[in-house]
Amino acid sequence: MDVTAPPGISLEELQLAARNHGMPLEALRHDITPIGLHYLLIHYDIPHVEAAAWRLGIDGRVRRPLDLSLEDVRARERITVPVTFECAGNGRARLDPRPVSQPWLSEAVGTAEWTGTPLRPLLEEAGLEDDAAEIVFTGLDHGVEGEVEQDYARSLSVQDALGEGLLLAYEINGLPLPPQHGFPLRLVVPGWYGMTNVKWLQRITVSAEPFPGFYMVRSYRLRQTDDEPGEALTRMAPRSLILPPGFPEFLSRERIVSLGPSRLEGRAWSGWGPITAVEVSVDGGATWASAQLDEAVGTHAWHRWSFDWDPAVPGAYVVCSRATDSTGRTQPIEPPWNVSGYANNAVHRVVVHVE
Ligand SMILES: Nc1nc2c(c(=O)[nH]1)N[C@H]1C(S)=C(S)[C@@H](COP(=O)(O)O)O[C@H]1N2
Ligand SMILES: [Mo]
Repeated sequence: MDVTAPPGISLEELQLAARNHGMPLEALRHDITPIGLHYLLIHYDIPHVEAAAWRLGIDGRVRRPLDLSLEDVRARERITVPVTFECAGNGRARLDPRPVSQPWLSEAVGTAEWTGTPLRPLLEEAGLEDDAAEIVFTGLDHGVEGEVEQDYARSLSVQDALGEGLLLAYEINGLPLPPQHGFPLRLVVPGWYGMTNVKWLQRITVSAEPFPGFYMVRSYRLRQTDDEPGEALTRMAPRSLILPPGFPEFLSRERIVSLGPSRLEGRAWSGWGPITAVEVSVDGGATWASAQLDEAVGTHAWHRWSFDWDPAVPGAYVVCSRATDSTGRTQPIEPPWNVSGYANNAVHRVVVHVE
């Protein structure tokens, strides 16, 4: 794992990229991403689940272990929350040297309306023991990564798991979860990078010890070398993307726009707090001007931004956008490198030919 490769995508990387598609950036137009346009990231195979046979176990350091059917889950309190998801590896393929894994460019993002039941009341009903420290969420998907055979599993501290907005979701955009998004039930943790939202949930285990699973201790950590422990990834760094203006050239995806007034627009989000500013550059990041920022689509979902542009002369322009959130976090011009290629939130650049 975590090997880096010279330029040129290998067939193995292409194999991953063909399974795990991004959101076509023209879908930035939608407040809520239509289901088939939302990005996908699936480490192993999509499990085949019979709804009638499926159960969710809640066990470990609890007073009253629970064993729930899908009907039991659906009969509980129901909420719908728009949430922006982004894969922690978004931007990985733009790093140099390039870490070998799913080679995302910029499009591992989407915003869906998730419907399900809040997590906290379920944990309260199970009754956490006094020594409860972590909650482990385990999926039904099974495979090998980093030479470790495992079920996909991630944990949260009790404090994070009891936070506001977390839910066990059985619907996306008003429809039952399709197989690829975690049928019949997935965890949704607003504001955190995508790996936290465990799909095909089979078990919630309360533990007195920190969970030593692969996706906690080996993966999803910011490291400069392979042998340092590094820092665990949690919330999404601020990021903005540009809705590609005009029309594309097939292969390069460079854009062609007519001379005259036009409007640039896009989306911006952060897992740390609301976006407070978006700036636009049309000269590759040399100079910046403020964009107009709309209200967020929801407390945990992206904002739309727009910028009126009236280029004086035809030519090639490099359009960039940069978001800043309420904590002062912003986007760097150059991507921050790390071993596994996570959290690359460098400014988005689009080449636009004004003709
Ligand atoms: N069980 C399970 N859950 C998972 C994954 C997985 O491979 N298995 N991938 C994670 C990662 S890395 C991301 S980015 C999100 C992607 O969610 P989506 O495919 O519904 O967009 O799911 C997360 N949940
Ligand atoms: Mo991811």
